[in-house]
Amino acid sequence: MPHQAVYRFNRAIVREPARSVVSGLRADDRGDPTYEGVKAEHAAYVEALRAAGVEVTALPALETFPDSIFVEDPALVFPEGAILLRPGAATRAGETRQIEPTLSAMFDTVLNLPEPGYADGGDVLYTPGSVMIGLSARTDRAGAEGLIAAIGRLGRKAAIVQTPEGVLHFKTDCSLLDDESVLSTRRLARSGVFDTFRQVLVPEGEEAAANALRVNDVVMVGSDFPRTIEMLDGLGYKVVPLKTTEIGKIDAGLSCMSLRWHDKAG
Ligand code: CIR
Repeated sequence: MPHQAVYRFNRAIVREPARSVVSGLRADDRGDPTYEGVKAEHAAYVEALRAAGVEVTALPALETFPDSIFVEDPALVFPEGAILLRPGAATRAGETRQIEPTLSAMFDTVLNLPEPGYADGGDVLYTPGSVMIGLSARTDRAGAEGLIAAIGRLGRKAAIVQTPEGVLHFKTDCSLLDDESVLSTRRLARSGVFDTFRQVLVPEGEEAAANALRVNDVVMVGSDFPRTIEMLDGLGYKVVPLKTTEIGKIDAGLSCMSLRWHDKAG
């Protein structure tokens, strides 16, 4: 696996939030996010990606798909090609067809997740050694096995792991910090899944901070999590705090809002 590609990115796709984002899916209702708030958080995120050295393609909003701002879920992208997924939530199933033309225009190889099963990109963590696929309420075993086969066709290895009970996606609870280190919640780390990594655990009460995003030289972290920011800063990471208060109300964090890859020609 090309070493640099795991968190070295020069291209990304995002999608503008639709006004319908206020009705996005959520496990616990803590009130609707505001459209203006989501739009501002999204705009700052796109700006941070650009500041980190990424060329960002912004797709137009899709009113019929409230969660379509979370482009990470209907597809996977690697320098070698893209894989179109089948999101496990019924209201999100149509998002794949919406992103397909863009991926077909940008990648020579675009694969389909083999039938049967479901898989969401939010359950997939790229690490230097392999691609981890977390089973969750959105990614079932059949989907994960099909995904291993598709990832294999792109020349990469993948393995199935478990997402903690009640956690939306595998990456809701973790993110890669560098080649050797992961940021994880305690509940996920307890499963032993990161035993071969240096594990940096988010402080108790800041679990949602685990969905951080390493992009090139910076780690983007939710600004509502001061203890996590202080900890990562103390460990020498260049932290970029970003507001995630509104998207957090619909169970999202920082990885969800982009598809990122390293384009060798870019
Ligand atoms: C959903 O439930 O699908 C959205 N409200 C949140 C998706 C977050 N995506 C991600 O973690 N990759």
